[in-house]
Amino acid sequence: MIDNTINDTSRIKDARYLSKVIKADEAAALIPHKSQIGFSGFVGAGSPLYVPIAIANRAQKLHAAGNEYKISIYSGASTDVDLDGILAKANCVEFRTPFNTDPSMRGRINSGETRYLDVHLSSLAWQVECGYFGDMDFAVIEISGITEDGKLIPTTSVGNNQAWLNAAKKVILELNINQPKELEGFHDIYVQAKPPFREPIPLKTARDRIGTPYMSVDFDKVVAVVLSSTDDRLNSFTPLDEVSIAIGDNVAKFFAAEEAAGRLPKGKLLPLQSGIGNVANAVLAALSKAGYKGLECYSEVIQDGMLDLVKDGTVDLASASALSLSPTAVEEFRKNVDFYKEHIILRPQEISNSPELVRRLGVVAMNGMLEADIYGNINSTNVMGTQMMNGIGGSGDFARNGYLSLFLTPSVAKGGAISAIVPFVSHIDHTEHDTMVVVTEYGYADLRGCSPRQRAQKMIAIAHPDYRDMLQDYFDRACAQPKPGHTPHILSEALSWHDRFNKTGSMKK
Ligand code: 0RQ
Repeated sequence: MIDNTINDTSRIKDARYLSKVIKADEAAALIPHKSQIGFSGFVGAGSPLYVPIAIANRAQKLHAAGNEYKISIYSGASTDVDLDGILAKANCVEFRTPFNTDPSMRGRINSGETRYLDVHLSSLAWQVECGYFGDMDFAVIEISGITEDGKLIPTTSVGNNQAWLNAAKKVILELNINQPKELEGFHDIYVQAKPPFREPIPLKTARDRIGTPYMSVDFDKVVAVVLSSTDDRLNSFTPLDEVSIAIGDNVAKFFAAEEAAGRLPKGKLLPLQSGIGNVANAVLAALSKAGYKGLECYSEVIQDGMLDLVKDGTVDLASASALSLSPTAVEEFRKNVDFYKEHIILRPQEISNSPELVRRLGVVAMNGMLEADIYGNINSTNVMGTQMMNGIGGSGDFARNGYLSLFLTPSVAKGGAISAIVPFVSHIDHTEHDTMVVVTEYGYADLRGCSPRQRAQKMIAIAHPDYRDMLQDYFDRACAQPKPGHTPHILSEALSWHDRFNKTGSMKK
């Protein structure tokens, strides 16, 4: 809901900007049909929420009058129901990238009405900057204040904000007076030059600050400042269940074995990346239970689980691109914001997800997935090979380059009708070459150093018991063919489990 009565301009310390303050619907009216827009927002945090509502209202009016009105949306990652959701419902999104979790937008993507580009989160900013998608017409960026010298204070995410401010021809700032003033100082904005002038990123540890706490913008490009007062409205996590607790415990067991083998520093591990969702949350809880203290995280998003770990000292430093918190965690964060400022750094996603840094820092990558096959290929994005779930997000940035790369999943989905371990994945996001360890509630399959046939046996051992015999039978028959080859498959059957699910509602025979 847009509140047009907000008139508190006290956070605009640079008086030049006062003349640019207008209402959300006036700002939306500046955005023509076919505009390409870079919005702030990363895993629901730091999205502008007034201007998108005003754009959706305008689109509906124009559509009702028989006019065309469509825009293209570039973001950091997923946004909010009042950005992706409301614009999808207004059917005014021609193109969307790079990550979405909103059900209405997902519907438009899967019906083919909205073109979706699923791209690594570390890659989008430089691809836009290098002109791969044409001009960016507008940047619509949430901020929490403007300093005396015209610098912008970011809110709960950094994402691609600075890149959009640089690339866009015109800029709309949405100043959210409800975001805590104390957010000033959390961020570390560092911008890379384009090739051939790009230099090594001067970050040596997860805790280094290499940029400035503020974003910058060319004042002449700013066409509007819209005052808003909104919350990041993120869902609370479901309480940990038996399955996710078992997955978390298996990850902790794997780490203990790696420490014992001298492959991870004892008690300290290496910088951790943790993906999104309930399973990732459970893994973090398991690390706290295992007694770790003073860990570092080099990740892309800080969710409730990581905030808990910062609070109890399990994590001493968490570097990411967004603070994506449930309402309860937001309350805790606001109460102790000065404490968290000492332990949290928010960076542009080109830096938080930089493949070069992930490799150099030795990040331990832990990501969720939809399904894996017996050889270790991973599908993170397309349900039954066709229906887009969310997108690859940052999982590829971390999985390919991590010192260790773990994929985590419950062994079954949809009440047991779907096995997460299948003969052949129906879509590949991460290939067998990048997958090191797969974890379910039944254990972990350490695939490092294994040939495809060895991998298959390890993967079958962590599948749900209801599916183990079926997988073993498939693998045995594949190996018994006249020319089984290096990676044995029965091609006519490889995707039969998915086909059966589509026809009968279950992968079981
Ligand atoms: O749907 O709730 O409707 O039943 O997928 O599954 O088990 O709760 O797992 O929350 O970890 O999400 C891959 C989507 C997993 C996520 C994915 C259904 C299942 C449920 C969620 P319901 P779970 P999670 C950092 C890294 C890509 C981006 C990424 C993801 C829902 O981890 O988006 O890693 N990853 N980014 O029922 C059909 C299967 C299924 C299935 C699960 N095999 N077939 N449906 N589900 N397995 C963050 C960013 O990049 C921003």
